[in-house]
Amino acid sequence: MNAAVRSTCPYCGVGCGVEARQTETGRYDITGDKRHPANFGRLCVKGAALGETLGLQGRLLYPEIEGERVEWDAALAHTAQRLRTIIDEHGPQAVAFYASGQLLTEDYYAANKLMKGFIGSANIDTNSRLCMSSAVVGYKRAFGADAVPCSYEDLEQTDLVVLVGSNAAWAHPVLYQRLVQAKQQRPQMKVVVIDPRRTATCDIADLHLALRPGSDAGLFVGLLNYLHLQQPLAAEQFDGQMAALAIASGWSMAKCADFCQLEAEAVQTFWQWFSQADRAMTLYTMGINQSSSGSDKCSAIINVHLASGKLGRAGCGPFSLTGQPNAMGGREVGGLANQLACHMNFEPADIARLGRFWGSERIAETPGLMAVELFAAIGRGEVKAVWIMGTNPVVSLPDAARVEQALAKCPLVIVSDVALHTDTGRYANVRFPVLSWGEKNGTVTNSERRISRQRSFLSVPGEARADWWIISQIARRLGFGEAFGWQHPQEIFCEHAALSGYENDGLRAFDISGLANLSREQYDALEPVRWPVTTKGERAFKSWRASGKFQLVPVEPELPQAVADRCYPLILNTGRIRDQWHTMTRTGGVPRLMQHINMPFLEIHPYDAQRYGIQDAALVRIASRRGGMVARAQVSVIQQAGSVFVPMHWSQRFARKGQINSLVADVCDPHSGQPESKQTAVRIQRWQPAWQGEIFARDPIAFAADIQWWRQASPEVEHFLCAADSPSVAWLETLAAGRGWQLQTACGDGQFYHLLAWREGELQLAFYAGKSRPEINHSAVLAAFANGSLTPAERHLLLAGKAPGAVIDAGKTICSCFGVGEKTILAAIATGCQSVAMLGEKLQCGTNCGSCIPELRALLTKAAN
Ligand SMILES: Nc1nc2c(c(=O)[nH]1)N[C@H]1C(S)=C(S)[C@@H](COP(=O)(O)OP(=O)(O)OC[C@H]3O[C@@H](n4cnc5c(=O)[nH]c(N)nc54)[C@H](O)[C@@H]3O)O[C@H]1N2
Ligand SMILES: Nc1nc2c(c(=O)[nH]1)N[C@H]1C(S)=C(S)[C@@H](COP(=O)(O)OP(=O)(O)OC[C@H]3O[C@@H](n4cnc5c(=O)[nH]c(N)nc54)[C@H](O)[C@@H]3O)O[C@H]1N2
Ligand code: SF4
Ligand SMILES: [Mo]
Repeated sequence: MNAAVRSTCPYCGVGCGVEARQTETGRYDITGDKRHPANFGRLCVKGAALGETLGLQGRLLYPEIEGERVEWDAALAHTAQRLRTIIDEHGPQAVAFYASGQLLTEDYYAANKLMKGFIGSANIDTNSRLCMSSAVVGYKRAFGADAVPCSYEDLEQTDLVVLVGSNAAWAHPVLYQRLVQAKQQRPQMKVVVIDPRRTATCDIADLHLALRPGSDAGLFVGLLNYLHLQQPLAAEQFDGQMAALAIASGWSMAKCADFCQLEAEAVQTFWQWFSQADRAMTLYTMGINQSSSGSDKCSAIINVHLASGKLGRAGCGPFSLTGQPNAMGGREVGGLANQLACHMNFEPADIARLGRFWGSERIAETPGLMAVELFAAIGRGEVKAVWIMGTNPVVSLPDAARVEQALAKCPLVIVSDVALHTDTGRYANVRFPVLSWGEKNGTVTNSERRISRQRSFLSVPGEARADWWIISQIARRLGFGEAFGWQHPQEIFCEHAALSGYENDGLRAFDISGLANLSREQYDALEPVRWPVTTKGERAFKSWRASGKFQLVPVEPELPQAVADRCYPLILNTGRIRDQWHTMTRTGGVPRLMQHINMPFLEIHPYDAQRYGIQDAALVRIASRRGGMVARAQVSVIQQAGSVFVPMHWSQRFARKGQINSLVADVCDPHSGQPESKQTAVRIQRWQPAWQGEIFARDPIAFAADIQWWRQASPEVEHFLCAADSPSVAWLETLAAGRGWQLQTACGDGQFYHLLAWREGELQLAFYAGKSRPEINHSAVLAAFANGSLTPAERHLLLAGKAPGAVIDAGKTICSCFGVGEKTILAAIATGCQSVAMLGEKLQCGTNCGSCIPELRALLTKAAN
């Protein structure tokens, strides 16, 4: 084994430290870094599978103009010249950047500096708009700064943890495991989960409030009133106090229970626990932020912490968990269109200060377009060039069809990405290949404001380059060379750190000026560190408002803009699954990450399932006023009646009609611009296709237009689940004839149809279809693609979809860390394993990252009943 390189996981905002070690075979083992204070060695399954994402298959490796490979020089010159022409003809407002919380701080700083400092427009926004922007508004309104007042350690010192709109068990797994441990050590610590669904996170909940979707503000505004009645606030303790309390006084327990559709006793329990706990933390994420009134919901949460003094002490505070690995870094560099760098705002003093520091007279003076508005402006032709970096907006923005129309019309679309096949990349006029995780080098900041290094340990593949390098090359060609002369990310980091302290004197919360003079060696050796890092030492938490006080924000609870009606009677909720990351460009190709869930599902309550005639595992068409998709029903009491849940991840690359955002409307919060991604009115209808099946092909194939397909992650072959209305398989026979393959088919009475295609004894394609889903042995089929020659008897078995010998199909993977399937687990339960611990002992499942434990428990319960 070679020496380990320490780095940081590129997925969620927990920001776990990892170690990468090359094995004798040349592959990399990724393990948790025991010294990293975010995870102390733990990793979740996504982090643990990082070694499986390092291959170059599916990577974008060369610059392209209009789909043709070109030299870097040509790509850069062409892009800069097109941007220059558009700016000269239409002004700086006609160009825009759309960036990402997955960029490194150095990349992000460079992009923001170029747009806001030199091009002179603030049209740079980021996917954090869809994610954190409501949380930012909440903090800024209350504290006068976007300062997160909590750390992970607080979880070990608190009396009550409230998780609102967070499925941390799946979305922040290592942090969730830390909470599980804290509760084991101090069982008196209470956990409350507030989520319309009974998620895996509820596994450790003392109380689960399955409230009406979108009604959270009622619960917290009522709590403010309750706290004030228990212990009245001193007069004028906070700015805005009178107005906030006046509204809250109208929110009695009965009114809240009615508004949130909860039992009054449950509301009372929650309020009592909160009021009586000496120390409490509220952890909130997308169930709160992604709302047409998300900013107010964040304020309602912060209000109760202020009013009860549960802030600025150990074990206390409103803790917005960041989603992406560098969402926080983006907030530091001012990546959102309504911020300037280093926590500065669009105020004359800040604009002048930035001008002095950057040596520019062109600093943007007014906020730019926020993501949803930005794409609308592209659609109207007002923005004529957009540079998309590190995000896949065709999949992740609401009203996907509109986003596609906008990009199709946009004269200049530039895409910087690591992946060859992305839905957004299809609209690019210019594509820049970028260094991926393991190759790139810089810093990220996690949820608790901890800055950690991502270090490179792989060589540069093809002609990929760092994001910051591409940005500075364009800047030079636009004539801003002096300000973009960096040779190494350390120089950018030091400049950013210096700016954070520039004329700061305690005015701005974000200050890392203590790191401004790091040498390259010191930067390389930088240990994880929480900001602020000043030369004067860490400051206590305080208000950055002009008055010196915190603010209570008056909040009038509102329900979602999406309303169920007779035509669209159900509310669609969207979110994450345990083993996939966003639009799947990196996790979708890893077999072990797709074995847990392999296609979009529709989680639906048994009452609704019966009402719409939908059985478990049936295919369902889902439609909103914007668009439609297909998913497989998962009938479950996890869901409440009246709403359904579908994962956000599937794109056009991974499914035909599997994209959730073709249904979601582009309704946004007026303060933060964050879309209401969690609520959409939909209708559903059972879909009974003529056949369902699976197809494996050695090379890419084109499906007939009426075939619904879902891409699988199988090594070396193209593998799809599929279904169709038309019983005809003529398309397949035409395809085979066109390629000169020999066919071997089997069909039974219209009940099933199997086909194998061979060329010179080598398997080219295998197709299995039936009226219901065929049960086939995947390992056997994959083995047949890998092994050249099969005996006639083996071919015969293969045609039946069976394995030679007894290869056992383990069923859907539950424990991805050790690849333990549902059937194996059920068999172990049947032979006497009665607890999660016993299953772990026998099969190892649940003993690594622990994120499958809620599912193991559910299987145990199911088997016991
Ligand atoms: N496995 C995995 N982990 C991830 C990611 C990933 O793609 N995959 N992405 C990362 C990113 S960028 C983010 S932002 C985070 C997101 O992390 P989370 O916010 O925890 O994840 P989501 O699944 O989007 O939504 C959380 C929960 O909000 C609930 N919810 C919906 N509507 C409401 C409501 O009205 N009120 C309340 N109280 N709850 C509601 C949903 O039922 C869901 O269980 O995850 C990060 N971690
Ligand atoms: N309906 C619905 N929609 C949602 C959400 C939801 O809950 N429901 N959640 C929203 C949230 S919270 C988020 S954060 C977004 C996420 O949505 P996106 O940001 O669109 O999702 P990703 O798949 O992470 O896109 C990242 C892209 O950057 C590429 N990439 C990876 N590393 C690098 C790099 O180093 N440099 C560059 N240049 N490119 C890189 C990847 O290949 C990928 O194409 O989705 C949002 N959309
Ligand atoms: S919890 Fe988040 S940061 Fe940690 S290993 Fe998992 S995905 Fe990576
Ligand atoms: Mo996010």
